[in-house]
This record gives sequence, structure tokens and C-alpha cells, in this order.
Amino acid sequence: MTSKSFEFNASNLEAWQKAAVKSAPGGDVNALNWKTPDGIVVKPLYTAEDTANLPYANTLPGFEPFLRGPQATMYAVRPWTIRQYAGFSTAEESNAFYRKALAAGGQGVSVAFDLATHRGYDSDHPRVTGDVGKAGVAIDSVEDMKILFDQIPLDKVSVSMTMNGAVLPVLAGYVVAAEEQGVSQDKLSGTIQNDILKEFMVRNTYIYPPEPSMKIIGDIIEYTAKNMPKFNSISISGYHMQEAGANQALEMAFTLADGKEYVKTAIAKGMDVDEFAGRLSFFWAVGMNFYLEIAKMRAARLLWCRIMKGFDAKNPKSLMLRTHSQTSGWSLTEQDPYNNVVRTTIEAMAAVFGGTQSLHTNSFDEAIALPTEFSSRIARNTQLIIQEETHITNVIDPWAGSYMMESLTQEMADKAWAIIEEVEAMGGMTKAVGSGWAKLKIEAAAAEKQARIDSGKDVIVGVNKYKLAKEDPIETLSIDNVRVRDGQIERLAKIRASRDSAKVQAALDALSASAESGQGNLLDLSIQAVRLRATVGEISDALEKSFGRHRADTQKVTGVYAAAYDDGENVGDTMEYWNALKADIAAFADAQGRRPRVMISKLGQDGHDRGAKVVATAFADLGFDVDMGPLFQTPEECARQAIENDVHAVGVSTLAAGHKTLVPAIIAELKKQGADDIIVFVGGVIPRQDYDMLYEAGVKGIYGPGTPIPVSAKDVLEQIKKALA
Ligand code: 2CP
Repeated sequence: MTSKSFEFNASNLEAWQKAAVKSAPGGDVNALNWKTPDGIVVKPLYTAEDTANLPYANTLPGFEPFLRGPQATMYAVRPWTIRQYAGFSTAEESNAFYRKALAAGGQGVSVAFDLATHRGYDSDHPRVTGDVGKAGVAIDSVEDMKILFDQIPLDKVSVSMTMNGAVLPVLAGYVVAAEEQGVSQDKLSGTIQNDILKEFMVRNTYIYPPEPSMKIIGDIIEYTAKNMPKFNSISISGYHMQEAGANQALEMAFTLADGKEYVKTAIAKGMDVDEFAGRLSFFWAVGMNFYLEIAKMRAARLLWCRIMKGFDAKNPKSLMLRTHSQTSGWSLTEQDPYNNVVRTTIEAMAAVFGGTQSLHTNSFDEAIALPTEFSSRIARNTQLIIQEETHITNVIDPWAGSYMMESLTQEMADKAWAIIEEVEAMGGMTKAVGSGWAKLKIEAAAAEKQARIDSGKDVIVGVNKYKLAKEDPIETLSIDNVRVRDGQIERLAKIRASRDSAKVQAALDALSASAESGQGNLLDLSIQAVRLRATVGEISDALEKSFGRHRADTQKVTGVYAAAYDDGENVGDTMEYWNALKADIAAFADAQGRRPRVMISKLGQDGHDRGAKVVATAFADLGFDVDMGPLFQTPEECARQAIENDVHAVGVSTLAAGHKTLVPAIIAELKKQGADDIIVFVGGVIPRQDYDMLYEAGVKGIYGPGTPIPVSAKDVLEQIKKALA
């Protein structure tokens, strides 16, 4: 007997509903629906009826509309590239790491630059004392670049560089380093992030205002299309939007809308769409919303094909969305950190089922510090195990045909398309970004998410449920940034002493003139300047003369955080805690004649401001007066503003390891300026090992990832009361 001839009693949806009612909460099957943060209703059961009329479900990979993948054979022939993002302070250490990683199964290089480089400052600039060597490698000149890629054959290994602000000197440095290795530009394969629009929304490593920044992007697309045909001119990134709080539909819609804007910019330069569009690439975050992430990646390919057809693109390469993905850094927890290995594995599987071309898997300790060699190995091996042990790669787009996945793919596409149309009605993404609308949309989503976690509606194992009674510290990596900076300053001095200064100055003047007139290609001119040993800072300055430096407005959302507490859905003690704290704050205001006032600050070149914005929103919703300091303040500027605003407390939000230098500096500055009654508290990514040092420096409260905001707010209020007493 075969399974075909087996007889059974057929069922139908009505019968299922009757059965489901019996066990559904309150006898209501709809109570089993899950409303995603994007507003999509996911049902507990999907059937053939859900997919009967879907127009793109029955398509094939490698063919329009590419929903099922850009390549016909996908991983069955070539799995995704294992591309781990890394940079360790000095070019020497980073080079050693890349070479070791390539030998151990890594398949491409991905460079993380330090904060000073991102913002176009040489390591000897006074604004970046606390930032050199933090969060990546310090690069000042082509001499550093040559060390970075020493013995890495740039005609064979593809290199991704995450650079947006100082994109011209960095890309030029890579081109010249390759040239001096004997590799010509046409042989270079890799990707430069070069996606400035999202910087203005979320990542904040911009240098120039939006308009000249778009001009730079146009020049890079033009230059690489002509001279570097194997190089991806841009990595249009949703990653940082999701990390900043965007839900999947928002991430996808804003990213595709950014992509449209770049296409328009290149076309406006007189290029044919098929000349450059095949080298536009994308970058997604992949978080813990497993089904949605897979659906997002499938839907995004569908929509990009639709968008590019709108530009009359003909070449299939122009129509297919190719993407890098990274597991979510935000989803990692400081608490019980080995759980992060599991989270990353699940996210990596979603990225692979979604059909990514390249993947970075995070190390489990990244919510605490920079990854160690041990944690990096586990992260890389997570991908090797999926590629080589599971047989997942043998089947192309294996979720295809799933009633749920096909429905969800279409729903995600529809949701995102509606947002893209909204953006279009505003005049495109540059306008939506310029007005601050897009940024506020993401910040509102972030505040909402945080409130869902703090109030216990969203579960995070080890953080708001199943907490450990005692956490054992894990080994973390610490960077001696003074040593790194001294080394860089020494090398800079040597370069400046040995080059032909007149020629360098002429090359820099040519750049300034081109920025002013709009004539010539800025990447071409940057390459010429780098050949003569002009530095990253000097090239950035030469452009700044004409372009100016961008200063962002600091807007914040209100009411969104409180809404999660005030909707009446809260049960248990979080609601009581919230109400009691609001009453305490109101009592403080009555007694003192003014509300407790805090200034939330970001110091140095660390532009990650999701935490700062969410804390500011929640504190304001609780009844604090909240000032938001501008990004990139020096301790001296921050102290001055805190005094002028007459705040009770300064809260420093730090995510890029600058706390050991910058936090003691702000305390010293407050003292120096006669305001040591202003208390300082710190929140963000701070290894436990550093807590004592910070308390000794005078910090009154430290709140690591996972601290519910009402808990930190209560503590800050108590510390303010103590200081006043
Ligand atoms: C691939 N190929 C195939 C197949 N699969 N050919 C035939 N059959 C197949 N099944 C070909 C491709 O067409 C391509 O050749 C070549 O193999 C390489 O494949 P690819 O898919 O292009 O992979 P890749 O070279 O790794 O490129 C992937 C991306 C690229 C996504 C296009 O842009 C990239 O590597 N991005 C990485 C971005 C990144 O690492 N960012 C770091 C972010 P052809 O090229 O000849 O067509 S750091 C994040 C942090 C958080 C930050 O930003 O702050």
C-alpha cells in the first residue's frame, strides 16, 4: 500500500474552527492571532486558500521578479559568503585577524573603522582623543591601508568597507593600497557602504550636509561603474534602522526608498541605469522575528524588481536585489550571554532561508564589549556549521510554497509599498529624511518596543523573564586607546615629514575647488591626493571648506513610551511601579518648585543614539524635564551646556567603549567649571569589570543593557534627592 491509497476522513476549515474554539482562550480563535510590530496580523493557521490568488508565489529563482533569489541555483552551487565584520584598533592587529580568519574558513574581509576615521578626523585631532582605535581600526593614510591589507591579495579576496562619512579618502586609500600591491582597479571586488541617507536617520557618522553628501555618492557610483566594474558602489542599509528600533516593514520600505534616491542621483549625472544598477547592493538586519525576517527578504527582492522596472532597467542584474545580512546586535543581551549564541544561530538561519548573499554572525559577547578571539570563532563557526553540516544549502528557497510564508511575503511587500508611496508623496527619501519625519518614525517604534519589554509584554529570556540570580562575568577584550593614538600620531608625523608638501597642498586645493564648482570627479581627485600621501583628515577638511559640516537637530518623540503603560493592558507590578514613580516625581516637583532635570548626553564620536533617545522619551513621559545634548560633544562642551541648562544630572549614553576616557573627563569638567553638584550617571554597553573604576571616578549610577528604564529613573531620582540633601 502506498501513502496515496491511504483512506482518511477529509476535514475543512469550518471543522477546524469548531475544534480550535474548544481550546482557544475565551473560546475565541481570533485571540490566537499575533499582531506584529509592523501591524500585520499573523494567523495561527494558513491554508491553500491563503495562497490561491498570490501573483508572485509561483515564480522561479534567478528569474524576474527574483522573489525566490537572485541566482538560479543559489546555495546549491555557491553558498553565501561568510563575511565577518571586524577591526581591531591598529592596522597591524586587524591585518593579523583577517589573515587568520581567512585561513580558518572566512571567505571575505569586512573592515570596521574606528570612530575618528568615520568622522574624517586624523588620530591627532583634539576632538577625537577618546575615540581613536574604538570600535574599529584607526586609518589615517594609505600607509595604514597598506598594512591593513598586507599579504591579502586584493585581486582575489573581496573586501567590504563600512564607511560612509569619510568615504572618499577611505575608498581612495584602498584603491591606492591595491595599486601599490600591483592590483589594478578593474580587478578589485568588494563593497563600500557609502549609504549616507540612513546616516542622517540613524547611524550618525555623516560629515557633510545631505546635498553635498549625495553629490559624493553620485561621483563614487560614476567612478566605480567606469573603472571598477567588479566593485559594489554602495550597500544600501536597513540594518541600522532595525538596530535603531524600526520594525521590518519600516526597515525595508525606507531602505528601498533610499535605493530609489541613489538611482535618481546617478541618472541625474547622465548615466544609463543599466551602467551602474547591477552594482548596487543591500544590507539587512536579521532579528528574532523569524518568519517576518524571511518574508522581508523575499518581499524586498520583489519590490526592488518592481522599482527598477519603473526606471526602465533592462539588464537582469539591475533588477535583482543582492544583499548582505547581519544578525541583530540589539537582540543580544548582557545577561546570561551564552544565550546569544542561540539567538544568533536562529537569526542566521532566517538570513539563509531569506536567501542572503553574504552574512555576518555576531559574537555572543558583543552586548558587553568587543568580541574576543574565542567568541569570534564561535560566531564564524555558526555559519560553517549551517553551510557544511545541515544540508540546508541543498534546497533553493525552501520556504517557498508554505501557505504562511507566501502570504506573509505578500503582506510584507504590501505594507512596505504603502510606506514607499507615502515617502514618494513627500518628494522622496531625501525630503523625508531632511524634515526629520523618517527619524522620528523609527524613534517612535524604538520607544514602543522598549516599553513592551520593560512592561513584560515582550519576553527576553534572562532579562525580563527567567533571570539568573547571579551572573558570572565573562572574559572581555579591552582596548588601550592611548597606546593606539600615540602610535598613529607617530606615523602621521613621519608621513608629513617625508612627502612633497607643495604637491599635497595642490591636490587638496584641487579637491576644494572641485567641491566648490561641482566640476570633476571627487573620487578621482581623492585618489590623486592619496597617492601623494594626503591624509584622511586633510582630504575631509579640504571638502569641508566648501561643503561645511552637518549639525543635526535633536528632536525627540513624546508619549510613546508611556502609552505602553497607560493602555490598561498591563498586569502585575510593572504598572504599579510606573504609577508610584510618577507620583514620586510629581512630589519632588512640588517640594523643589521644579521638576527633576536631566541632560542626556552623547560624548565623542559615538553616534549610536537609540538608547539615548529612548531614555529621553521615557524620562520625559515619567515627568522629568529632559534636555538632549547634541551628538559628538566634547566633555567640556557637555559640562558647559549642563550648567547653562541648570540640570540636576547628566546621563551619558555610551556604546562604543569610550566610557573609560570620556566619563571621568565629564566629571572633571563639571568640577572645573564649578558644578560638582550635578550628578553623572551612565548607561549603555559597559563591561562589569569597568564599573568600579567608574564609581571611583564619581559616577552615581550605571545602567547596563536590559535595565528597565523605570528602574534606572527611580535610582536617578533618589541620587538627585541625595545630592540636594
Ligand atoms: C553567487 N554567484 C553565483 C552563484 N552564487 N554564480 C552562479 N551561481 C550561483 N549560485 C556569483 C555572483 O554572481 C558573483 O559574481 C560571485 O559569485 C560572488 O557572489 P555574490 O553573491 O555577489 O557575493 P559577494 O561577492 O559576497 O557579494 C555580496 C554582496 C556584497 C551583498 C553583493 O555587496 C557584499 O559583500 N556586501 C557586504 C557588505 C558588508 O559586509 N557590510 C558590512 C556591514 P559576479 O560578481 O561576477 O556577479 S558592517 C555592519 C556594521 C553594523 C555597520 O555598518 O556599522
